[in-house]
Formats: sequence, structure tokens, C-alpha cells
Amino acid sequence: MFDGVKGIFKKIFRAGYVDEKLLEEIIRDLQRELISSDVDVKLVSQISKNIRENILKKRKEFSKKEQIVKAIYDELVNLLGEGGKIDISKKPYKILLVGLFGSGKTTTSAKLAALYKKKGYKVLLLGVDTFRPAAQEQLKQLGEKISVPVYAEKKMKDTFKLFEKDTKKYDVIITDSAGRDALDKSLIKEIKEINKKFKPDNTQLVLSGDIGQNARKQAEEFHKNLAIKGVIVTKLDGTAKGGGALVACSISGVKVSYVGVGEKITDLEEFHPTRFISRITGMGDLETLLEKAGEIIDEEKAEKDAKKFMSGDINLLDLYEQLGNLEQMGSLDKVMNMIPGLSMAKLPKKMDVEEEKMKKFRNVMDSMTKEELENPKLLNASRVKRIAKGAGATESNVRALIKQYNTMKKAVKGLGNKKLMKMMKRFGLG
Ligand SMILES: Nc1nc2c(ncn2[C@@H]2O[C@H](COP(=O)(O)OP(=O)(O)OP(=O)(O)O)[C@@H](O)[C@H]2O)c(=O)[nH]1
Ligand SMILES: [Mg+2]
Repeated sequence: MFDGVKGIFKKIFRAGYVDEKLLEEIIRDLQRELISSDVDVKLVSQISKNIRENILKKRKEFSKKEQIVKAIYDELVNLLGEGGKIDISKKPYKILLVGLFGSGKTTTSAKLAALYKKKGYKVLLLGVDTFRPAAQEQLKQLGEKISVPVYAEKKMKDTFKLFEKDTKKYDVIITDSAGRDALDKSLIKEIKEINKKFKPDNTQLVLSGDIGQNARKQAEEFHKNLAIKGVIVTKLDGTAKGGGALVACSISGVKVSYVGVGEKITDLEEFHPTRFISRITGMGDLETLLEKAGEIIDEEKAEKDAKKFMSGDINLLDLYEQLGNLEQMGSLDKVMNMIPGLSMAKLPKKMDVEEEKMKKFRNVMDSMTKEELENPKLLNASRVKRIAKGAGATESNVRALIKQYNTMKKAVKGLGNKKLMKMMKRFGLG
């Protein structure tokens, strides 16, 4: 599905001028993509309606292309629902991975173990797949690679005996279970037995992205029989159907916690719909980003703005526009890091504005008058107070924004090289 979506974004960026006709064409393309990914027809028409309405509510600082891109982007993020972060809320925190044959349970167990180990937790792996002969050996090898202990005895009950004895020694314990061709009685029985012994805090269904829309049925069945907390979708790297699988999970009401994006141990990412969409639509990718930024911004204005920006003569309105662009791309420092020659070494630490913070900043800026945005020097204590109140923020939030602005202004002023300037301009950062 998302290859198609990527194509739609390309179409928008390539178009010289966006008129009603093109807009309708784009909406039709999107509808086709969504329907082929098993998105309910009613939902598809609601999405189309939302896009049209959001475009009508247009804000003059956005170009028509940006309006459309943003409207579609917002709907896609919405369609993917929320990520279902696994919160290590107690010690030991016990995670059970279940799923059908070959979905990626064993690989993902090791990936998760490596990830939590890196975060400083003491991790233990349990291998209770006694169904497939080589399964435990596979887990042991992976455990060795990442230096995480693996308990995997021939009999499940022996593995659990060891686990009971050592439970208190670990912070995170992950159990890799056996698969089947389908969720049949024997698998349900086996997992229920594991539940009794292991008492997981969090059971995650592992499913392979290549099953596309069938993910919905699988997620619902597992959820109905075994109360899963979330889903890990694997193999999103090599399959066009991955998007369909993600949408299917969102529709079935179970949240995706992680996605597997490759065979390597480190190829596991927490699932954040906003970041994910940015990436698959190419917005997080430098080349495409540069290409796109170059197309969506008004060249003449950009030239003027870039000069202004590089001289340090920027106001909050400029920052506001930039935040709008950046919101889709992840954190500011990440974007800055993508620009060659502008490594973090040269930038003050204060530059790392995270997504959440950016949203807060925008809220704060929404409460400012145009005059204040254009001339931040006006922001005295009483104005700060008023703005904070209007934005439902604290005064220190407002001051943090002003500080951010000053830091940015200073940082930019000190970086006068031509190449960078061109980059910034193309980035829409000018
Ligand atoms: N490309 C890619 N391959 C993956 C990913 N996750 C798992 N695999 C591969 O998928 C295959 C099956 O993975 P396993 O982890 O053995 O799957 P399983 O669910 O434990 O399988 P059974 O134990 O047989 O039920 C392996 O070859 C993995 O390398 C992923 O995110 N991307
Ligand atoms: Mg396995």
C-alpha cells in the first residue's frame, strides 16, 4: 500500500500547479490504495471527506501543495492509530511473544533482548519452543551473539523451573514460544500453559508484514483467545504489503508496539505512526526531502528568507513556519544532523527540540500576536504571562521557546558557509 502512497506524494510534488482536478485525482488514487489494503469503504469516504475539509480550512502560510500533503499525511497517521509502546513498568517485566510459524518470534525475542540490554536492563531469554527441533538452538545462538543468557531445556517445565529460581535476578524476561500453521487448539492450549507458568505482564503477537490485510483476522483471533497487549509486525523491510498489515492491526484495535525492519539484531524500531509515515513517504529521507523541499517552497521567497536567516535576522514567525515543516520530519536535531557539514559538534546542545516540544512551541506561538511573532523583543514578563495562559502552558514553556529562538539565531549566525546556506534554503529552513 505505501508504495502507492509514495507515488501519490510524488504526483503532488511533481505537479506544476495544484487545481481541483488534480486534487480529485489524488483523492481517487488514495481511495484506490486504501481499498486495496482492505480499509473499510465507509472509512475511505470519511478520509476523503476529512482531506477535503482540512484543505478548505487552509492557513495562508502554507502553499496549496503543502496543504494537501499535510492533509493526507494527517489522515494516514490517524489511520495507523497510536503506537503501543511496551512500558517496562516493574521488575522483572515479563514479555511473551506468540505467533504463527516463521512470523519472526525467535528473531524478535533476540532483537528485543538486545534493545533492553542496551537500555541497561538485565535481560533473560526463555526458549520454550519444544515443537520445532532446532528452535532452541537458534535462540541459544542468538543469545550468545548478544551476550544474553538463554534458558531452554528439553522439557518446558524444566525451563520454567530454572526461571522460577532466578526470576529476581533479572529486569526483563522474554519468552520465545512455538508457532503453528494456524491458531489451532493445540497452540491455544500450549500458550495457556505458558501463561500459567510464566504469568506474562505483556503478551505480544508477532506477525509478518507480508500477510497484508490478513493481519486483521490473525490479530483478532489471537486477541480473542489469548488477550494480547500488542502486535509486533516484522519484515516491513522487504514487503509492499507491510502497510496493509499495519492498517489492519489498527482497524482490529490492537496497537503495534514495534516493527521489524530487517534481519539484523538492531533492525527493530519502536512504532511511531508519525515517524513511520514520514519515512515511508520519503519525508525523512534526505535526498527526497531536499528534492521535495526544493519543490514545495517558493524559490524567490526562499532566497530572500535564506539570506535573512543566515544573517541571524529571523523572527518567531520564521521559526513557526520551520516548525511546521519539521513536525513531519522528526526532531530538529535529526534534521540538522542530516545536513552535511552541520554536525552536532558545531551546534549547541539546546538545538535538540523534540517532537512534543515542537508541538508545545506551536501552541505557545498560536497564542502570540502577529506583532509579537515578528518582533520577539516585545515579549516582556506580562506578555509572557498572558501567552502562557492563552496556550495552556507554563511561563517557563514560553521562556524556553524564546531561549530556543535566541539559540537558533546565534547558531545560525555563526555558520556562514555558502554550501550550508544553499542546503538550508533547499530545506525550507531559510
Ligand atoms: N527481512 C526480515 N526478515 C526477518 C525479520 N524478522 C524475522 N525475519 C526472518 O524471518 C525468518 C523467520 O524468523 P524466526 O524468528 O525464526 O521466526 P519464528 O516465528 O521464530 O519461526 P518458528 O519458530 O518456526 O515459528 C528468519 O529467516 C528471520 O531472519 C525482519 O524484520 N525482516
Ligand atoms: Mg522460533
